[in-house]
Amino acid sequence: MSQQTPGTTATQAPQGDAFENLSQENRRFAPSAEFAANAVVTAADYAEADADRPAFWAKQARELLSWSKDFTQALDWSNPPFAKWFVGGEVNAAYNALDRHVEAGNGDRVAIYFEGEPGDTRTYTYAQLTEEVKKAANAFESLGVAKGDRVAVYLPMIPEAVITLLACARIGAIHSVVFGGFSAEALRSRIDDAEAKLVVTADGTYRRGKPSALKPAVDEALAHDGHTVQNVVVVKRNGQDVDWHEGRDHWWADTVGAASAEHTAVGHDSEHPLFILYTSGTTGKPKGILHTTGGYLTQGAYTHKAVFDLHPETDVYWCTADVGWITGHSYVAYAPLINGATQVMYEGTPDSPHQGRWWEIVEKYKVSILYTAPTAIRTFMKWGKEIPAKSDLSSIRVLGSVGEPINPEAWMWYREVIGADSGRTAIPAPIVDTWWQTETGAQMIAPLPGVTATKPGSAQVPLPGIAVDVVDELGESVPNGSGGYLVIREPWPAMLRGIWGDPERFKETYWSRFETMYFAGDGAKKDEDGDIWLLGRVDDVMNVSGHRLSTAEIESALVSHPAVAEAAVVGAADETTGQAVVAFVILRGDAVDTGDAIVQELRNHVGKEIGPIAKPKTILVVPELPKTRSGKIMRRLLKDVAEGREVGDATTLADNTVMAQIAHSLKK
Ligand code: 6R9
Repeated sequence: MSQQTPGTTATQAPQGDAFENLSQENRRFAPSAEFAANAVVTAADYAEADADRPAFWAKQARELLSWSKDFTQALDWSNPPFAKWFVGGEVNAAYNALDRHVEAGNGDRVAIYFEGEPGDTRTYTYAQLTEEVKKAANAFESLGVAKGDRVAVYLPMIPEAVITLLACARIGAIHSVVFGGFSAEALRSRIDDAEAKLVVTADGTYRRGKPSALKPAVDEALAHDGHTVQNVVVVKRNGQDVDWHEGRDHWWADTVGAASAEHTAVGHDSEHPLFILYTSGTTGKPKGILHTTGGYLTQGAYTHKAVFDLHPETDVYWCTADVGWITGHSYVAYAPLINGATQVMYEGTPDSPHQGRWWEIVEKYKVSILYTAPTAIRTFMKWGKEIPAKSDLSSIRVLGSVGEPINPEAWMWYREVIGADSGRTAIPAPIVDTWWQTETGAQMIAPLPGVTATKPGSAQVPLPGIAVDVVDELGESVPNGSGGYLVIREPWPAMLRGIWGDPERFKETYWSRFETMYFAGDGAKKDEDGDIWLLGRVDDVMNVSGHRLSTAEIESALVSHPAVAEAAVVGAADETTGQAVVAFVILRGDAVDTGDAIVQELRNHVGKEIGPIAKPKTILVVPELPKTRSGKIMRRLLKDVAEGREVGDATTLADNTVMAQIAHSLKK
C-alpha cells in the first residue's frame, strides 16, 4: 500500500482550468419581487451576524429551540479548537422535534409522508410520530440502553430510521448510523470503534424492485467474540427470511410495538454528544465525526429555514439523501422536524419502477422544496427532459443542491426543466447550492433564495454567522479573482466537536494546516464579486455521486487481497457521478494476471471490504506505480492516465521510465 502518514498528506494546488471555464459564467438570476417580499429571512441577518456573531447565534438558539434550561454563555472558545456552544443550557432534541409541536396544537400536521419503493405508503402526523418515538425510547431503555451509550443504526430509508435517531436523542444515547450500502466488514469496524451496545436494523429493503438484505450483514459483523453488542432490534420491512439469535434479536414490532407510549423527555446538556457519523478522510481508517446537541440543532434549524425559505404551514419538503449520510441526519431527521415541516421520505431508487418515479412523487405530494445532489440531476439530464415533463411540477418553489460542485449546465437544466414550472411565480424556482461537510454539521455557504442573485455553479456566500475565506499556501486571504484553500475562520455552532476517541487526530486533521483556521480539504476561488466557487477536494478524498470515499481506504482494501502487491487509487472525472474510482494495481509475483477475471474479483473484494459504492469503476493492472524519491505515489500522473490526458510533468519521479511502462502495459 502507498505510504500514508496521517496528517502529512500533501495538498495539491487546486487546478486552474476548472475556474477558467467558470469565470466566464456571468449569468445572474435575482429573486422575483414576490419571492423576496415573502422570504422568511432577509439581508438584515448578515448585518446582525456581522455585528456580533455569538449573539446572533444565541438569538437563533432561543428562537428556534425550546430550552429546558437557558444557557449562560453563547460560545466558549477558551480552548481552541474545542468549542462549547450555549454553555450551561439544557435541551432535548426529540422534544424539540416532536412534543412541542403537539403541545402547540400542531399534532395533526403531517410530519412524514413515507413512500416505499414497492408503492406502499404511510403517513405520520406529528402526534403519531411523537408516540412512536416515545415507544422506541422506552423499548431501547428496556434493553439496557442508557444516556451516553452508543447505538448502531443500519436501516434503509424508512420511518423507523428517523424514529430510531430521535428515540436515541430523547434518552441521550449516541447514535452511529452506518449507511445500508456499507458491507458487514465496514459495519463491524464502526460498531467496534464506537463500542455500540444496541444495533437497530431491518430484515432488508427493496432495490429496483428486488428484496435486498441487511440483517445478514449484522449477523456477520457480530460473528466474532468480544464485541460489545447486547441486543439487535430488527424492523420487518421486506419479509425475507432471516437467521435468528434467540435472546439477542428482537423484532421491532414486539419490542417497540409493545412499549408504553408515555415517556417524559428531560433536557440534556447543550454539549451532550448527539451522534457519531463515520466519514472517509485522507487515511485508511474512517473517522467517527462527533456532533453535540445545542449548536448542531440551532444551525441546522436556522439554515433549513433560511436557505429553503421554509414556510412550515404550507411547504412540503423533500430531501432525497439517505439517512446514512450527514445530509440525511441534518436535513431529514433533525432540522425539518425541529422546524415543524412536512416532509417526504422515499425508500428506493429514482428509476424504480421507471425513470419518472421522483417526479410522480413531487406531483403526488405537491413537493415545494426539493433538495438533492448534482449526480442525480446529471442522471436525469441523461434520461431526458421528457420524463419530468410527464408530471405536474408546479408545486416546486425552491431547489437545493448538495454533495459536490454543480456544473453550470446541470444547474441550468435543474432550473429550466425542474424549476420552471413553478406555480407561485412566473420566475423559475431559485436554486440554492449548499456547501458543507459531515464535519461542519450544517450548511455553511449558500445563497439566500429571497436575497441573493444566484449564479449557475456557485455556492456564493457564507451564511449569516459563518466566517469563510479562501487563503493561499501561507494562510493569507486571496484577493477577488484568485483561488486557494477554503477555510473557516471562526467557530460555528454545528462544528464537529472531535473525532470519536481521538482528540489529537481532530487537531491534526483539521487545525494543523493553518493553525488558527479550520481547513476543510476543498479548493475554492473567489470571483470578481468575492463570490465563492468550490473546486473540489485538494486532498486524497474522492467524491463519487456525492459520496465521500478515501483513496487510502480503497487502496487498503485492494492490498488486503492476496493477489495484490500494491495499489493506487484516483478519482477520475466522470460525466454523471462527478468522479469515478480508478485503481491501478500491481499483482504479486506469484499471482497470475487472469485479465477480466482478476479485475472482477478485485472489484467484488472491495465491495465486500467497504461496500458496493466503493467498487472501482476501472481497475488497471500495471507493472509499476509512479513514485517520488520519497516513495509517495504521484496520483496526479495516474489521474492523467485515468482521464485519458497526456501525462503531465513527471520530472520528480524516482524512475522516469515508469509512465512509459504503464502506457505500454495498458496498450496490450
Ligand atoms: C454535505 C456533504 C463533504 C464534501 C466537501 C466538498 C463536497 C459538498 C458541496 C461540495 C461543492 C457543494 N461538497 N457540498 N462541493 N459544492 N455544494 O456532502 O458532506 O459527505 O462530508 O462531503 O463534499 O468536497 O468537502 P460530506
